[in-house]
Amino acid sequence: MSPTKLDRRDFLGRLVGGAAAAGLSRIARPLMAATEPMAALADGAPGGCPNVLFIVSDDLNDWVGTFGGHPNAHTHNIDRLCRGGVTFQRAYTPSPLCNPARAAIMTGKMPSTTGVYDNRQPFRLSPVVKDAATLPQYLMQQGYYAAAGGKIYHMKYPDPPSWNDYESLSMGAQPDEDDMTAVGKLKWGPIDKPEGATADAIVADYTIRQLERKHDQPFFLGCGFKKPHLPWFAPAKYFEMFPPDKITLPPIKDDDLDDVPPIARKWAKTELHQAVMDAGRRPEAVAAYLATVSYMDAQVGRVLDALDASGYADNTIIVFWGDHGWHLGEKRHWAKCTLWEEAARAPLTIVAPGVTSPNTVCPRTVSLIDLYPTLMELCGLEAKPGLDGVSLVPLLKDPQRPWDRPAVTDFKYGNTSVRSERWRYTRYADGTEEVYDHDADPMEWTNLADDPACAEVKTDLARWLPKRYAPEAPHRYLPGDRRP
Ligand SMILES: [Ca+2]
Ligand SMILES: [Ca+2]
Repeated sequence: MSPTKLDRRDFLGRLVGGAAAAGLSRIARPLMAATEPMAALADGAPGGCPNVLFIVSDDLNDWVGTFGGHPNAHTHNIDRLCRGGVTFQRAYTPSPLCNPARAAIMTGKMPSTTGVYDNRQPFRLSPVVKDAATLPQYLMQQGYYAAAGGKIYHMKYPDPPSWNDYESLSMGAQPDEDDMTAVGKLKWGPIDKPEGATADAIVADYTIRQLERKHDQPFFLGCGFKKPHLPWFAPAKYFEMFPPDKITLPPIKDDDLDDVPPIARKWAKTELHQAVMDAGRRPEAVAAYLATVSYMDAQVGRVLDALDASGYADNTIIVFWGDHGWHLGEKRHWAKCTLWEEAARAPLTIVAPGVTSPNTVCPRTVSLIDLYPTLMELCGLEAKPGLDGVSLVPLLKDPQRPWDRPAVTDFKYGNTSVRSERWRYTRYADGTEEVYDHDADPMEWTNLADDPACAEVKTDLARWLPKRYAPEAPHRYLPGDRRP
């Protein structure tokens, strides 16, 4: 069978149909009321404050069964997690790159607020957040125990003040170079080492050990997986699940970049795309990404099993998210770092016992910047002033309720995209624009920025652009870093 093409709308159609039917019975016991004073927490209040299991995947796009981005995705563990709560069908990253995304999510402040736009900017060097309490740090101040393994922040800036205990990401077993296929910076292949010796299995081990412990305080437990970040390697059994000749390839429009502004065209890695196509290796590369996602999914499953066995499940909020999306050829691009849907969309599911109903889907536009205020409310803390996001608790309780907030994504100084349920509006630093109508054009093939019929949409969504962009936070180059 030759690879088949499928429209993104077909992918998403599966999602809406699949998740609707579930029973609506609530699970577990109610969380502490939002107004209850936190002083009760350290004293071990009856019922206890909820724990938080915060699971992150690196460079994971929507190629996850429940998120419907790819019909061949095989992720039964993440799907199982999603069945427990609310899956956000339109969640977006604050920034389509590791460090700015994670700095924003963990401090609750957008790149345009902090000036942290790139990977070489430790957020503690930003004058805006140098003394900020990060999400786990703030919970620690309120009596929580905060621990994490793996990649929660950008790898080079793990931020010790955020944790009572932290285990940095082990390199884990590495593949033999001879087993790897390479096209430019893309590298993939099976690894001939025990799965237990690989990095994400080690991260899961740490998380499991934490779940097996007796905790006297409520805990915030970060579990930061490194895959499917490049290079795409995993034990051979995961590659065997995805024979390249049976893989569906997302559609690509060859002249897609003809109608996008020069800044966007410059960001697209078209030479890499051409190299992949010339080598005839796109099916293999897509299969390798899917294999790596399934490997990461298996580690999620081990953590979920440990939570189920721990006795903490009834009082533990689970948040599952990916830091941003990834293009695999769409818009002739192979990477993150664009303001298009493939890079801006991020997986997000929240399971909050007593608050969320199982197997529900929320179609509203939300941002990962909303996680900080959302968890504050779920953990019974008062709203923290000065955060850029808003609590999603109203949507967790009623995922279909009206919501007038679009999702905003910044990338590099002066560039921002605003996504409503129907539209994407992007303005680049030089004033050039893109507008896409997702009802008619889910692959964002036709830029409508010059269409007079879209003037009103542009005006409406432009209200959500940053009023000003914070100056670039200081850069710090470590040995091995590439300078611009
Ligand atoms: Ca990333
Ligand atoms: Ca186009």
